[in-house]
Amino acid sequence: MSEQGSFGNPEIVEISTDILIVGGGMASCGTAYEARRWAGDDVKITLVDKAALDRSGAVAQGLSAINTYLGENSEEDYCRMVSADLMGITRDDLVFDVGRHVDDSVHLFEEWGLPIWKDKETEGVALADGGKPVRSGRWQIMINGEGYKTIVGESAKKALGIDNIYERVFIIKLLLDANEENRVAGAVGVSVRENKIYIFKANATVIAAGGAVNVFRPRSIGEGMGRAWYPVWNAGSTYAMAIEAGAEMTMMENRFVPARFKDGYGPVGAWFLLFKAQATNGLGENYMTKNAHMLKDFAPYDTAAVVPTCLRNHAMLHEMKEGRGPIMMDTPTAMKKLAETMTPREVKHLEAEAWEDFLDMCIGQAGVWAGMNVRPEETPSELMPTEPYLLGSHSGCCGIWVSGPEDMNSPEEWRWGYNRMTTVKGLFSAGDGVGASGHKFSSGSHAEGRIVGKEMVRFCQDNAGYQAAFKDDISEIAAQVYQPVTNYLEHKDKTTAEDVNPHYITPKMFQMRLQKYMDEYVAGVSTYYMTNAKLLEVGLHHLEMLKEDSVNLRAKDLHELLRAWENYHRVRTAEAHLLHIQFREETRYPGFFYRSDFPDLDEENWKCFVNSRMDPETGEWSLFKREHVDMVEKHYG
Ligand code: SFD
Ligand code: AMP
Repeated sequence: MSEQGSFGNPEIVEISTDILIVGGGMASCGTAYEARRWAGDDVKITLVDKAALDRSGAVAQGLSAINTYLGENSEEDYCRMVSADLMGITRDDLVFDVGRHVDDSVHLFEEWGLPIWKDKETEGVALADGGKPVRSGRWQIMINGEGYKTIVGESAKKALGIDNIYERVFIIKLLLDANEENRVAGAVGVSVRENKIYIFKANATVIAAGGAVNVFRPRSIGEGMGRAWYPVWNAGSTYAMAIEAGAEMTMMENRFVPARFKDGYGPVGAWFLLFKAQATNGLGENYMTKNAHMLKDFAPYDTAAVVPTCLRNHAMLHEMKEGRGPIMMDTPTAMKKLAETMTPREVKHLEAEAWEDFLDMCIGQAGVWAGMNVRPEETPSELMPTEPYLLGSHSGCCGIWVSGPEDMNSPEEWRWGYNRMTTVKGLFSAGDGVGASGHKFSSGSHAEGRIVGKEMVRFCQDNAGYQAAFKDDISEIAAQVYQPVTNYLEHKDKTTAEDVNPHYITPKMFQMRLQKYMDEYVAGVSTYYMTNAKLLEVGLHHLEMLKEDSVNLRAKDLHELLRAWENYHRVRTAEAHLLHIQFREETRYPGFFYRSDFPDLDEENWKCFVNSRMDPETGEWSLFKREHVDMVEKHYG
């Protein structure tokens, strides 16, 4: 091998493009598809994914439902539902905008080949032609979605052409412009297959690299480690890179703690909504009705048409803490009830659906059932609230503060430029990246990506003469991203045990330290999601120490280089999460996390966005409130 392109001396590949799409998930596939529709042939669009587009991101294993399809529902009601579930603090402009576009994305999925369940009367009729979906809930529709991501990925591949897609390239850092303050000029990444550093120069960049998983110590241990609910390969890159570029963040205190089938992390939505199953405490009592009085402390949200997700957890956790566990999903009773009006053939089909729900999106749970001799028609299954996840597209709303649509008469503070552009010029986001607007799910993330695609083309047209030039020197950037490799090569022979070395820390050990801190100080599972000012202060000190140690991360191969940077991104995300929790002096999301020193909901002082910015020059954080406004009238109950 030539010296260029060896492990310690990577080849530097420079690529110029007009539009750079970071990530290849639902949002990015939407961006690719839509940008190509609006761009002329002279506009170059490049997509970079750390994995392979066909099976990357949260939809990798497939899904069994599309959780956002408006159909007969209004955009206003969608805003109401999202706001209620997220305890009142969401941006109606962003949510409404997703609502008015999301169905079109779902119609495209069907056109591209995704099988969507229909009711008997309209069997075989496409949604766009009046077909009626089988709804599991008011907003959710059922699909045969094992191949969901492959189908959506194919449309992005077709739109851009395979030569414009870089797979297995992990983006580490956004690069700022040399001449214009607060303007993004591209990004740097490393190949996880070849000894190559990629430097992308771009006019407009979208960062849609999903949410953050494995920031907290997971419930799974030993050989089960690595099993998580959300996609393990989304490591907070979106948040970390936006933060380091100086973008304003919003609601980073928010998190999602999903109640899941224990140990396999199987989703519960289909069981609650489609199969109409009930969950009980260990004594067989319905903890939601039993604890309804507790939820009044969080009025008015307790009377929402659907009890907010965090309040459902709150009622469940109460039973666990009081010693009335385990929490059980009563699958046999639900199936018996459904079978009452079914033929034996239909009952067999129902049993198959129960398994398929997991086989379509969470194969590990089907494995747990098979391994533990669970027959859902005979055996109830245990539920468990999981470790926290950070995300902005499912039932959570942390993320980047973005400019909204211009045609809604929204507060001026919410629209300063292109739709979904961050406070950094030329930098956009979508899906899990955009804060203050959850419940987009797979379909809404795609629709939001499409909004971004169209806007990025407009941005490029308006900035046609732009020549990207980087603030930082390329050789310095290259040295920085390969630092973990240098650490390894320089010091590996100084000990006989490769993993134990005073000069470096392995990504795995680094990750364990992070997870332990977050778990114990920042309201993880071991404290029943409880923290306070003192715990946060100590936790922050530990995080500072860990950040200091990040320059000593080692990479003995390209895989570890990926792991090193993933964990660096996790630490940055964790830092933002902690600082926001510290700033918000109330308990707004009981069941997701509690401040023992501020146990109440405080509408008067905290019905506002908590936003933050880290100065990229100094590393100093500022946290501040932004006013919340309801654009759509909210009523609960
Ligand atoms: O059952 C880098 N989701 C569900 N949505 C639904 O509509 N229905 C469901 O049934 C859903 N359920 C569900 C869901 C997710 C998961 C994991 C399970 C079950 C088990 C949610 C959606 O999937 C989710 O909202 C969207 O996928 C979010 O889209 P987006 O684009 O924001 O994120 P992504 O799809 O994960 O893609 C991220 C991409 O970024 C890449 N990437 N690339 C380069 N450099 C880096 N540094 C990168 N870091 C990450 C990834 O490879 C990926 O391509 S249920 O629970 O309700
Ligand atoms: P999940 O499987 O928990 O990710 O949920 C899938 C969808 O069902 C989401 O839209 C949830 O908001 C919704 N959902 C899950 N559980 C319930 C429940 N108990 N009541 C109402 N909606 C639910």
